[in-house]
Amino acid sequence: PAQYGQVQEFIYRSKLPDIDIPNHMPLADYCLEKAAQWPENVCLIDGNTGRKHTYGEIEVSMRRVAAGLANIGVKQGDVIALLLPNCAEFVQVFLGAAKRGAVITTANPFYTSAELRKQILASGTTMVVTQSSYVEKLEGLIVQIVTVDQHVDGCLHISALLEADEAECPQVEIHPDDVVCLPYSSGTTGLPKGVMLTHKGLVSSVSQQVDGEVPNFNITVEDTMMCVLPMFHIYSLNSILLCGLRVGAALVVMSKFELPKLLDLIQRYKVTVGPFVPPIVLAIAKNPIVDNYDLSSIRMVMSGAAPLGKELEDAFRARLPNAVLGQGYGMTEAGPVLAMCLAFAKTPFPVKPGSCGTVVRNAEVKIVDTETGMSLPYNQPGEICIRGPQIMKGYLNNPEATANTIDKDGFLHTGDVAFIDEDEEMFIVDRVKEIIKFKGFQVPPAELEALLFSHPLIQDAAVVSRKDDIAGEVPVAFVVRTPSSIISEEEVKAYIADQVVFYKKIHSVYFVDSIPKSASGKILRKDLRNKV
Ligand code: 4UV
Repeated sequence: PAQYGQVQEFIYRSKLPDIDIPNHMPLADYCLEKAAQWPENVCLIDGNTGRKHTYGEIEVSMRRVAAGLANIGVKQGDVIALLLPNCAEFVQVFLGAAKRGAVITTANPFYTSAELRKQILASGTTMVVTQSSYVEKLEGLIVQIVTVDQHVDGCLHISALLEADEAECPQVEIHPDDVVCLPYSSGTTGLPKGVMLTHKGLVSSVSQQVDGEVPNFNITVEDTMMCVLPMFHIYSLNSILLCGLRVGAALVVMSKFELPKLLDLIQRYKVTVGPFVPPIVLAIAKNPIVDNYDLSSIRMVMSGAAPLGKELEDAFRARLPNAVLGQGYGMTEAGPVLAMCLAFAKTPFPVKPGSCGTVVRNAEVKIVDTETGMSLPYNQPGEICIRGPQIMKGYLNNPEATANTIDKDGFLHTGDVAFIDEDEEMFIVDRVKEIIKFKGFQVPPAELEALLFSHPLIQDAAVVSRKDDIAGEVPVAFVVRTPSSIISEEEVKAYIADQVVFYKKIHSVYFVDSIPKSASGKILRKDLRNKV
């Protein structure tokens, strides 16, 4: 670590040299920059139908969608919501919208009407691209709806975009600091907020992973990647879709996770790279049906979005000894990748189990003592903070939350606690933020608490995580009933379940007399977590 100034600062860097990042380029141009070298190569394979799209076709559809969007009045800076499971249209509209200079916000298509409504209104979305079956969830919202499957009265059909004339693709002057993607994340505290990711930020993040002479994430035009993680989440969007496009890999696109189907597709298409989350790693490590498939094509498996236990790592390695298993560590606000396993590099380094990787190139990490704010040397745990061209521009319309997350020196505070060892490997040991992760999905306690408060028979409430063997963590609630109220655990659970997507459901309710709070009124979540 370098030292400067009067106070000793410990700054951690990648073991790989920095590279030149072409982050003056618009994101879509950057991702498809080399596509002209391999127009006949397969870009997408639909796991359900087997339908293939080549790089040449994807490049043309990008320009058609950009032209179609301009034709129907979508302007530069307009916000388009993608409400889709993984499918070719997600990719086509994402690239076309980015090319148009529009902003793409992504959401889970399983969201309830109420959840969608909040994001659509807060983000200023004017157009939603979705499946016909989800249209009714958008009732009452003043947005243009585009369906990707059947025609629906009052909606446009995707053909209006995909059949536009690519020669009319608009010339747009895109500034590197323009926002291109607006995923929602609750960050270290509170409700979900729009995370402004710019062209420069996403290009930088992809470049930090796959560009240069010694890429950290060594995927190439020879690879076939499994794209089962949802593209509406930043992990899949960035490290599978955008990285895959940049290097010219083929992506096998699955609209939902089913183990037999996943295994069948790996075998059939000789998938070489599997970016997964811990529950999928668990399924592959433990499920006996895995023995019925030939998975020998897989050379690299990445786990991310939630902690991966050491035992599970060992079990997985025993099952797929030819694959390099390692972790990526990301956070939506960080652009998202902070650290990646150096065994994935073109010149691989030996790595230790349990590590979530080494900080990416062209970035600086500090480990900060949560009490004193001092940066810490090797092997001492503290809050992970990162600075680099890839981090978010800020939260949309929320300068206060932005200032609480990115400090005056430009370091983004993650709310994750880790130490870094002498080999520059990072080990996450704790989380000092509220967020709960169910199979890698964000569950913001503040959102569930607000719903609980809205119940007339509930006086006070707090939501914390409970460890779970399969999901990693599940949300549980502590509830103070109003005097004389006899609301039951089942009633509380049902009240929430009706209003939220499946992974935010409350798994247990503990009735208590009061919620422990600090002098300033903050819920003492650690005390509650210790109780469960
Ligand atoms: O904001 P978010 O939902 O973002 C993510 C993004 C993850 C990744 C992982 C690998 C990639 O290559 C990539 O592009 C994106 O999960 O949630 C952020 C929080 O999730 C926890 C941690 O608490 C983050 O602040 N988390 C993410 N990765 C890990 C993790 C990990 N490897 N180990 C432990 N916790």
